[in-house]
Amino acid sequence: MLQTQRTIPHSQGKKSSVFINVGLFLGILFCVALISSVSFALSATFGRHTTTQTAAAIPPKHVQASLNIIINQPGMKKDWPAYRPSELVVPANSLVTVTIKDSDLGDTLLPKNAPFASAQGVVGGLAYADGQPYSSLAPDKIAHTFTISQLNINVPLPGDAKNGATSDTITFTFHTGKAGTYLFQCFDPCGQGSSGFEGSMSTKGYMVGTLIVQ
Ligand SMILES: [Cu+2]
Repeated sequence: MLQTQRTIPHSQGKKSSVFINVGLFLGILFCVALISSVSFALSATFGRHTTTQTAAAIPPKHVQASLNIIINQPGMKKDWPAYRPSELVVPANSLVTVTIKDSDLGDTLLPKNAPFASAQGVVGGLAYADGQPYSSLAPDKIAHTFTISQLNINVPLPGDAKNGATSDTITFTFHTGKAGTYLFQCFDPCGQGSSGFEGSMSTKGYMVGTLIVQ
C-alpha cells in the first residue's frame, strides 16, 4: 500500500512537470515567433530607408586626370596640336578633376554662335585658369576646348597666359555616370583646311582622344 500510495503522487508529479515543460517550451516558441515577426515588420518598414541613408552618406570616389596639349614635338605632324595622352581611363559614378597643361596658346576665333565659349557640365559651372575661376571666355580669346559632346561637357581653354607665359594650366571637375567609351575633343578651329576643322581636329591621337569610363 505504501508503495502504491507513493507511486501515484510520484507519477502525477512527473506528469505535471511534463506539462510545465511543454507549456514553457510553447511559451518560448511563441515569444521567439512574436519577436521575429515584430523585427521582420520593423525591417520591412524602416529597412529600405536605413539602406538609402547609408548609401547617400558615402561620398563619390574622387580621382585626378592629367592632360597636356602639345605641338611640334618629335614624331608629330608639323603644326598639328595634340592632346597627350590621347586616352583617359576613369571610374564610373565618380568625381574627376582634370588638369590640362596647354603648351599651344594663341587665339583662334570660334565660329559665330558656336556653343563652346562657356563652361558646361562641370562642377559649379566653373573652370580655373592658373587658379583663376571663369565660366566663359570671349569667342576670340580661346585656344582650344575640352569637349565631350556625349556627356554635355565643354570647357573653353584661354589663348593667352598671364605675363606672357608660354603655357597655362586649366583645371575643372565633372561627375562620371555609367560606364562607356566617349570622345574628348577640341571644337575650336585650331586645325587645318579652310575651316580649321580638318587635319589635327579630326584625327585621333591629335585633338581627338578617348575617355574610357569603367
Ligand atoms: Cu584645338
